[in-house]
Amino acid sequence: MLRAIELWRGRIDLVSPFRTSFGVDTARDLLYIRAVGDDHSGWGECVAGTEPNYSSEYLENCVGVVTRFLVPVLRSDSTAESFVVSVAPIRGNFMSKACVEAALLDLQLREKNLSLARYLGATKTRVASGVSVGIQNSLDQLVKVVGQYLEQGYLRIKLKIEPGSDIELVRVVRREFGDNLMLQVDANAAYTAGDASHLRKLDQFNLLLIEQPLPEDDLFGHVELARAIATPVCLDESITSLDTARSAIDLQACSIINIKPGRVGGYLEAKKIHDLCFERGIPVWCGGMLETGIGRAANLALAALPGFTLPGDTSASARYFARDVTEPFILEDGHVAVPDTVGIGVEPLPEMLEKFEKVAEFRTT
Ligand code: NPQ
Ligand code: MG
Repeated sequence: MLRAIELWRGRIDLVSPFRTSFGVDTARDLLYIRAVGDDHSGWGECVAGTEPNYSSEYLENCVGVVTRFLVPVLRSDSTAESFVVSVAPIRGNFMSKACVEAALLDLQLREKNLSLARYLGATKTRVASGVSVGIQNSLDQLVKVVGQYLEQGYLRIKLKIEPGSDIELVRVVRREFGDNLMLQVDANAAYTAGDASHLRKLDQFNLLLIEQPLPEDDLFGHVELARAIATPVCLDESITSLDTARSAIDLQACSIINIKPGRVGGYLEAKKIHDLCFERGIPVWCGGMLETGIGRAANLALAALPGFTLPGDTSASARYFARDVTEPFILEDGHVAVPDTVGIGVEPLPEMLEKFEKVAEFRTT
């Protein structure tokens, strides 16, 4: 039974600034949802950033959406499944819905003594992990940083790119680390339809994929671009639901999909997208949103499903944080272990929770 919902806020420094085509972050603002039952509680992490630059959602707004529109649908007999049905009429706000759903899932799975990985249908006990490398100040710095991640064992490198900082980065990293390195790029929607002939210059580097080259709502632009270049197009920001995934696949706007539970409204929708892609032979991989251990744990359970055939941005905690909010996730032999205990398998460490603030509490009826 669900007795209460709590909202927790915090902030945690990143080990180094993370620069993408949409901005620089030096810290992660946090919103956690805690679903409180009689004997257990569950945690969900909101993936929204401080500003609406990755997508239109942002953290402070999620606090308002959760409080005004999502908490009011909850009853003491609510489940993650019933919650998803109840909030279907509410448009968008995927990241707000996802963190509430995640907390409910964690609670109900703990009550049933079942792990999220088992519940979702995981077939792996560890997940092959890549790392997302932010835009650096120089090519020398880029080579140094990539070298460090490869030394740590990461199995795949993703370079963040933007106009003016793209072909040369890939050329240098390929030259330095060789043709066998699994290498891909992510533009975070920074290009336009007219950039096709420029992006075609990436074809010579045998990349695994180019992620989200064009704006989120430009599915047809991606169709045209995918026809014009040899590098496989992967969508991230554009895929906000099972329906957009199906449309993108049918239109051939992409041949690979990055699944992020936060971006699609939760783990249940993410599993549906996985199942569709599995059936259609579309490879998927699990993205990352600089999650602390709470979100990271749940993502690992999802990434353990059989259709996740490409290494994800499921990096170790140390990639982002000197001290994670949970026991840290570590990289072993290029892989991160999938939690196999109840629920998401982790909880915030008491000493970390002390630094955070419970900003609201609502009781259910
Ligand atoms: C991506 N993540 O795949 C995102 C982008 C991203 C690991 O590259 C705060 C909140 C900062 C969300 C920085 C990775 C963020 C963020 C980058 C998302 O496109
Ligand atoms: Mg991306």
